[in-house]
Amino acid sequence: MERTLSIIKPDAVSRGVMGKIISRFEAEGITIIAAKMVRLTKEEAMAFYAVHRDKPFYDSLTDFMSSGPIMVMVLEGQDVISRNRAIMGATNPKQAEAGTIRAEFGTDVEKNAVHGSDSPETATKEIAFFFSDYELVKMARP
Ligand code: IDP
Ligand code: MG
Repeated sequence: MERTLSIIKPDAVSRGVMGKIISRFEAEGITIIAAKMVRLTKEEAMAFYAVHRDKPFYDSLTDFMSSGPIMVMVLEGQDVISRNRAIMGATNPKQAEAGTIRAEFGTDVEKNAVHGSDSPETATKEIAFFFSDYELVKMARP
């Protein structure tokens, strides 16, 4: 079992397609073990995307990510990190495969509707950025 951090970005929240995006995860049999609405400050967005601090798009990206509410979720399932990346599609919605979330709901290479962790190490770090352990639902109960 793997876990990954998923974010529905401000563009998708404001367009009212959260439910449609969540439906994709449910249709794939992926389990949502935590979810909440968050409004990042510019500083928090900069910390979350610190790995991109030297990229030309860092300032614009962190402006965008702090421009409105986001929905953060922890997804759980077999190979969920790579499965989520596949369901999301390529970073640039124009290059994303038809049927992917970004192809359907993304606007441009920055406003691309969703975020997904890209490795187990990143997933652990990104989940801890938003959630403490007690917020992650334990699906199996005695
Ligand atoms: P990913 O989200 O597919 O993993 P990354 O390369 O990690 O893509 O970039 C993080 C985010 O930064 C992207 O999802 C997108 O919002 C933004 N981004 C990436 N490349 C560009 C670009 O060339 N111009 C503007 N924004 C970009
Ligand atoms: Mg990335």
